Amino acid sequence: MEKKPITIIGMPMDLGQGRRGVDMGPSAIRYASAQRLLEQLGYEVEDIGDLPVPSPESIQIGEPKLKYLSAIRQVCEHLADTVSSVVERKRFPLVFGGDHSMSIGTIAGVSRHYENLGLIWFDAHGDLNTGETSPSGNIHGMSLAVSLGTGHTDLVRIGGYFPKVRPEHTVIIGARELDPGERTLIKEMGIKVFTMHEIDRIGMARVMEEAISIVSRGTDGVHLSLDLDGLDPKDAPGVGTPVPGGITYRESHLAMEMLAEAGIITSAEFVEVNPILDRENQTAKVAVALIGSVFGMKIL
Ligand code: B3U
Ligand code: MN
Ligand code: MN
Repeated sequence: MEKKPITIIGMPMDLGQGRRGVDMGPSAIRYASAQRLLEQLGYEVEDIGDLPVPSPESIQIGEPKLKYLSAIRQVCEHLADTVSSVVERKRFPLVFGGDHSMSIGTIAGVSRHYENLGLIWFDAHGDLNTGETSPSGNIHGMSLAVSLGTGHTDLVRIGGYFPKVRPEHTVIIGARELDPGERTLIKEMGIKVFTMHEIDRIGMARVMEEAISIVSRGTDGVHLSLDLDGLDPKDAPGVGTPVPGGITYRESHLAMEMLAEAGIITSAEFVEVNPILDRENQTAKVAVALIGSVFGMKIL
């Protein structure tokens, strides 16, 4: 696989969910030596630092159904432009989060450069709510819906066009907690979801074979959006909304290794690392280990 130079972007975003600490995720992932590992694997790596995100104490929460909508829109526009310029410079954008609402920006920036972007959404949740269906009003639970063109227009139109991705090019892996409105949207849009049931039943290897074939059919790039809460909380405890019964450390590595073998990933983000809720930076260390695997690290 060609070793494209990598640009790390930190997104200290915590406006999209209710628990403080996820804004420190980018620092925690850096502290776990992400850049050094990638350099050891032979990549040229630059880190352009964190984008500015206002702290929740300094701004108004606004409409309770879409908390911090206006600030999230602004920082996602900025992230979209930043990611887009990284792609223009023929580099691989690797974004560290931050809560999952930031994906609206990452995907808006990447998909500008791809006619048909494939999307792997690795998550315990669907993130397919809208202001109407969300039980919390937290925008991190809406970012996939927004990227598919469903939701508040201020979010859907970030980057100036929509939708960013199509349902037939999207897969969700690891889902085990879906709200009623999310189930409806999955059925309506025909999104392929590999829930924990499928992972238990057919195994991660077959799930990934099928997932890779779906996201590479008719696409010209594939974005990996990996929410650390997709993993089991035993392996990744430092997340805001842990859900038991998740993907194991080994299964998640196999998934990343298979993506590396397939050579399809053109951008990636690792999100929802919350060091305040973590134990000795374990979750950031897992994120870095997974980053190693997706960039081609092998045991032998
Ligand atoms: N589905 C719920 C909970 C949730 C979504 N994403 C996370 N938690 N991390 C919601 O609020 O939309
Ligand atoms: Mn998520
Ligand atoms: Mn999640």
